[in-house]
This record gives sequence, structure tokens and C-alpha cells, in this order.
Amino acid sequence: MPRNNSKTTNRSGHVTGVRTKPLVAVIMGSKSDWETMRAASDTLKNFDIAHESRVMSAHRTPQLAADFADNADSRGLEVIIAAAGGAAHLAGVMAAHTTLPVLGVPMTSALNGLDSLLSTVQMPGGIPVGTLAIGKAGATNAALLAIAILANKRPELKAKLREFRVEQEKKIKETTLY
Ligand code: C2R
Repeated sequence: MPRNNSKTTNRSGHVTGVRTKPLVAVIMGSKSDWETMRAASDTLKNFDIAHESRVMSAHRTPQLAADFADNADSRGLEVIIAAAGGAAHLAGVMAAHTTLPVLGVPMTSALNGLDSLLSTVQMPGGIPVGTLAIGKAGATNAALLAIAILANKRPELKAKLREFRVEQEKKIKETTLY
């Protein structure tokens, strides 16, 4: 697919990047997860990673979720980030339908996200889901981990990731509390 420098918007109307061919998919079980998952999208945007953000559910739209994961590899996606809360089966179902790396982000829930965490992380041996922290930290780190995966074959991205760490360290060292 040709490079396209015009901004693209997804079905929810969110600007998703400056290329049409996404490398990372940020999938969430409900639009109510977006407030948290925006952190993943923003982090990917900061690294200029073409990505798409979409709502689909292993429970409520099972066929769509299965088809999405089945076709992800052939569409050129390299990493799937899947966020869900409560009985969080989305990341596991994604992982069952693709050999692409799937990063699961447990959403906060009626049980403070513990149910989401356990149902995302406790996969049976053979179908891995790389599970991040509950909530916004997990959303940010899922994006950073996706970038680290992409960076293995993209030296310029690895350099950006190192630069990010240096900046982060600098900011913390410069922090004053009064
Ligand atoms: P609503 O706010 O739409 O009622 O959703 C969503 O991720 C959300 O956190 C409540 C929660 O249900 C979750 N959900 C799942 C799945 N689909 C939706 N856990 C799934 O397929 O695992």
C-alpha cells in the first residue's frame, strides 16, 4: 500500500496516524475503555507509529473479533494491543486467532481490575498474551512494548526509544518538590 501522508480517522472519529497502513492495532472491548486506552494511542502517535484504534468484543461481536485477528497479519499489522475489563477474554481470543504478538491491557472494573488482570494474564500454555499493568500505566507500557518489538528491525525507532528513556531520566533528575 502506498505511503499516504494525510491524517486518517477511524470509525470512532479518532485521528489514528499519518499513514494508511497500520503497524499496530489498539483494540478495546468497549468505547468506555477509550479514556484509558487513549494513552496507548497517544504514545504510539508520539513515536509516529501508524496505528488504528477500534472497538470490538469477543463477547458482543465475536465474529468481527475473530475475523480481525485472522486477517491482521496479512493486513501488515505487526502487534495487537487488546484491552478489556471484567471477564476480559478479548486479548486471549485475539491471540487464539493470530501468531502476531498480542499485548493485553486489563481495564479497571467493578473489582478494581483484578478480574480483568487475571482473565487476561492466566492464559493456558500454548497461546501467549503479554499482559501489562491494569489501567493507564498498562496502556502506555503496551504501546512502548509494541514500539520495542517494532524497533528490533527498525534501528531509527530503537534510537528514538533510547532518546525517550534519556529524556524521561532527565525529567526525573530535574524534578524539584518545592
Ligand atoms: P461497557 O462499558 O460497554 O458495558 O463494557 C469492556 O472492555 C469494558 O471494560 C464494560 C467492559 O466490558 C468489557 N468487555 C470485555 C469484552 N468485551 C467487552 N471484557 C471481551 O470480549 O472480553
